[in-house]
Amino acid sequence: MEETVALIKPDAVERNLIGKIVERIESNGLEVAAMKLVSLTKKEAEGFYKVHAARPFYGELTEYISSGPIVALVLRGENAITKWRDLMGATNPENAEPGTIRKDFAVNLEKNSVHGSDSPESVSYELPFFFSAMEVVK
Ligand code: IDP
Ligand code: MG
Repeated sequence: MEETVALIKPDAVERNLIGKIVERIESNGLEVAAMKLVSLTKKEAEGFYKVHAARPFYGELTEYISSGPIVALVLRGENAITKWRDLMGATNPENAEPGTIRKDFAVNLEKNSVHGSDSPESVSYELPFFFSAMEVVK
């Protein structure tokens, strides 16, 4: 079984989409192993997205992700990283497949409703960023 980190971003929390997004997780063979509602400071957001520090959109992205509450989750299942990325859809909702979360709910390229780790290395950084070992159910 693999684990991945999902975020429900501020644009989705603000539009009361937490339940609809968790429903997609639960009905597609992924188990919720940890979940919490948190607000990041700008500094914390910069830490979370430090891999994008050189990108032109880093300032806006970290401003946005710290603009309101987000839900952080650990998802567990077979091929959880790929499975969750497939459920999310392409980064730009205009390119996302029908039936994906980003196609159905995202506002635009930046406010695209959800995050998912892109590799086991990213999970190794992102999971302990949000959760202690005790907070992730066995
Ligand atoms: P991902 O979330 O699909 O893995 P990344 O390339 O890792 O996409 O980008 C991280 C996040 O940064 C995206 O989900 C989106 O919110 C934001 N983002 C990506 N590209 C742009 C851009 O060109 N302009 C503004 N925001 C962007
Ligand atoms: Mg990414």
